[in-house]
Amino acid sequence: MPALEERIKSLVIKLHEIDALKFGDYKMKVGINSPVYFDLRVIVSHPAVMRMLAELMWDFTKSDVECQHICGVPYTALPIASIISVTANIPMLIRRKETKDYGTRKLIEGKFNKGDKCIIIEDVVTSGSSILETYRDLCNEGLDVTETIVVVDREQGGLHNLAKYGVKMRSLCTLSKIMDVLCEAGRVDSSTVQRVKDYLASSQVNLKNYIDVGVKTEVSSNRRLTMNFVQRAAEAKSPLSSRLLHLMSKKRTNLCLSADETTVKEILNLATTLGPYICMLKIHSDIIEDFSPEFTEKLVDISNNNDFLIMEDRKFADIGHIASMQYSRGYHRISSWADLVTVHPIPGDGILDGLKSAILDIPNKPIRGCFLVVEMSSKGNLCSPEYIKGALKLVSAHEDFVSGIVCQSSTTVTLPGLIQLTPGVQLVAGGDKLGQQYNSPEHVMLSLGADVAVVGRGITKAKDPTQAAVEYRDRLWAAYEKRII
Ligand code: S5P
Repeated sequence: MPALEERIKSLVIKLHEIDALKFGDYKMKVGINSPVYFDLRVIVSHPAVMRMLAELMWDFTKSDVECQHICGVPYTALPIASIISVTANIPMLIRRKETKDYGTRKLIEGKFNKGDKCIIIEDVVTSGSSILETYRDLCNEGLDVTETIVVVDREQGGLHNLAKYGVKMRSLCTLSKIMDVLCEAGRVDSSTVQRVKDYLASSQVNLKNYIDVGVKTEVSSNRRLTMNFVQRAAEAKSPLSSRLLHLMSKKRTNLCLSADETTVKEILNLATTLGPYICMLKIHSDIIEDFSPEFTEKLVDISNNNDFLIMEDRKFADIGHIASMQYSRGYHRISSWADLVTVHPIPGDGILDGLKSAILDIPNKPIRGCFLVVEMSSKGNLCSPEYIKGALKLVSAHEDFVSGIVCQSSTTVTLPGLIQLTPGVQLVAGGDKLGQQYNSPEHVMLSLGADVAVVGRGITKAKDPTQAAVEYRDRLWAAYEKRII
């Protein structure tokens, strides 16, 4: 077989022949126009080139690699990775690109163990952002990503950007080398070579939108995610948001226990034993069979002794007039004992006015706050991006009362003074039989942007709820510390 170098030259010419490599004026994903464009997707229509490329990639890689898995960056590199997997008999992993609205929310398909070594295969690298996304998800699942092998390095900063995050990358060929090969073969003229050279000199891509948080995560320019809780308390407009941020920082816990039990005894028992580990205890008072005013008095005492807040997860959703009575009247008299409540923004502004008016009637005017439920954790929920956007508009007129947002995405909450509460958390990703979807503590903190994570059955149904609460508290707090700078 010819030397690697000769095979690379033949491949470059083939790629040019099948139009996987074109010259002109192309708009790129990173926003700079390019005189050269790679479209390696076309190789699926040329099986012989696909095999040539995959075999070459593996021969280039194999002498210097140790891995239990190969993962192709979606989508172009998937067929290449598949062929390598079959040729080299190395199991493949697939990273899902979509993170929402499917069964288990599993991000990585394929069987693996934590600590397994994995290499990433990519077709073309420009800034390195797609590779970083794949790298982040593999790391978050506990895989040890040893390096990335790419077909073409466009030499626009990808290698440097990846190195900044500790990601090793090797490329089969660079754009400069491709230009040399094509020029030598008489397939491009010297003015095209010069245009590409000039372009490379003026179009280095710097990834500002990534920060190093140990397990890498994209945090864009969202200050909330990198500030610590005390710094954020200074920007909080709602007194309860400020109190919760300080409380979390002092107690070093951002765990909210969802005590979804149906008897007073079980809830008080959980509050007493797990109180030291949590920042908030959340209940649904309407599922408690023996609810009484004495219960709430005892719960408030336990919360004072253990320094946590009480949230009634009532999810109010009626017109302001009714919501105000549901909050302060009836059997539960929620406003008299719950520091925080959850509210659906669906009725519009009036529901917040209604709830706030009810607080004015409580003797001593206690500090109260609410969390707007803008996006749910359940499969198939109807919270569209338009709904979320509209719901968030309610915040500015009620900054004193809205302490935070219940949601599932790191980009929803940007104001540092607002707190993101994210339910659907268990030690491993998965779901229940009724549509609930779970993500790991690290994933909700580092990828979904949670500040407070809500854990219910993951703790209450554990063999040893205390041990489980300690594990959730420690993992959530460690992830928070990795995130802040
Ligand atoms: O989107 C949501 C919002 C909430 S508040 N998804 C949720 O699961 N919740 C609540 O979090 C839900 O009502 C329940 O009390 C808790 C999740 O419990 P788990 O047992 O599934 O952890």
